Amino acid sequence: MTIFVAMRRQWFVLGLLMLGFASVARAESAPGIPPETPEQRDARMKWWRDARFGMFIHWGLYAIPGGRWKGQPVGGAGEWIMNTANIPVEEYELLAKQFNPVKYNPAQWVKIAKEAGMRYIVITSKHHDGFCLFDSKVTTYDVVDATPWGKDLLKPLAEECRKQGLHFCTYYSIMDWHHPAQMRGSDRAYNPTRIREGRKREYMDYMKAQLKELLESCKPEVLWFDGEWPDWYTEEDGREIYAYLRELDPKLIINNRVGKCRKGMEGLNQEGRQCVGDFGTPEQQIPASGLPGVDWESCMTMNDTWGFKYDDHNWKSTQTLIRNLIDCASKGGNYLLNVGPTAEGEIPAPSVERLQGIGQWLRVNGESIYATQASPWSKQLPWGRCTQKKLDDGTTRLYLHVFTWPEQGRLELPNLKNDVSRAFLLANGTGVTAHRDGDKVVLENLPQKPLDPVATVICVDIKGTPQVD
Ligand code: H79
Repeated sequence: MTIFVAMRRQWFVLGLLMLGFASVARAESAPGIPPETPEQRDARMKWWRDARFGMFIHWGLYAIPGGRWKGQPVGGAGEWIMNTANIPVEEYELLAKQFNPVKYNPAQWVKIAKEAGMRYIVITSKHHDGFCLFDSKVTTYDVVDATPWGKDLLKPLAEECRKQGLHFCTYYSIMDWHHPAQMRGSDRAYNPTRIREGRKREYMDYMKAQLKELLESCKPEVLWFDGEWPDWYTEEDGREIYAYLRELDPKLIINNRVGKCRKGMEGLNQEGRQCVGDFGTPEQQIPASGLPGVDWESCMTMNDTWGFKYDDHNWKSTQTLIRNLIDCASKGGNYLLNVGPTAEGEIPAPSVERLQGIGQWLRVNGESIYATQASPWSKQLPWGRCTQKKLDDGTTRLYLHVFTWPEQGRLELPNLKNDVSRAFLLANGTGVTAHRDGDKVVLENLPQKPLDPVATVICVDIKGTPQVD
């Protein structure tokens, strides 16, 4: 026995050495995950990188109480009410009998997203409460088996997305306050759950079965994991799920919350670790600067909740939302903006209004957002933001998003070495004069007033790759 243990330890040490070596040889893929060349990865990520703007949808049983329980307002996010109000499982489950979203109109939802300029939709297939919006064969706690509605909610949305040309994606929570293999973290709360003795494998298999069902029934193009923080779930578990999914669908894109590498709400991976997942997930925030070579997506609410809440009227302005989208694009990231439909199936009017406003701006200025790259300037520009795109003839087009319109009709591009071949206002094509002044390029004869007070875009074409100090 002792010899056996000693030998196993030797193998373990050898294994560790080999792992270390492998990670030097091909830093791209973690153990257990199919290798991929940078070109293959670029091809897989292309649609997502180009898309820049998506709709997050948080929908589930929590929309019924909508942030109120037994006549009392409950603080925090609406989708957390089961935890926050510490509602017993048997009591929360009863909500399913009331879930009947008769106003659900997936064609209308997709139209709202499309007209907002969103290129993909990510919807909760199962949130922390464990209730499934799809027809799962491994539980009866789903919309088909447990509600008067009795029909899959995700399949028709997936079909509508494909019909209207949007990419369909699903969210899935690893933490589950309803599954019998998990138990509440304390008397006061479910979060963070603990795993019941010896039942981890059962839950891993449950997740895999459900994820396979989802892939087969809805063909999501992104799997957006969340709720990975309970201690019983490990980076190794994440690699198992990631490898399993990529084997089922080699083109699938999976966020970094499938593993355990993210830095809290900042959402990007911890440095110096081998991390599973294809993109970082800042939540309710935008990174301070761009991160060369890193794919990321900031998810954000329009008010202060993800799931619908009757009493949350703290809406961000359309201006803030548009500038957030620009901010993300200028740092090379995507913006995933949330809506929380009502239990009846309607996207709240304040959300729709804002989405229409964003759509209006994008119809004029979308060229400056979609399929662009991060600003060549690493530090923030005083008047706004910048994105860029390589044109076919080797020209680089800089898109200057001006937030603060200059009163003297003069705008400075600091430390730009390239000469300008052409400059004009994106919205109406009006030419802008550009000349060099030492280290900087100066744009002049700009109109007195911005074309759009939220952000007016100036296109600046330069030869070759931007040289910025
Ligand atoms: O689905 C929405 C929210 O319900 C969910 N994520 C978005 C997309 C969410 N769950 N929790 N939170 C947001 C905030 C939780 C933060 C914490 Fe932690 C979890 C604090 C400690 C554990 C994450 C992990 C931040 C630090 C470690």
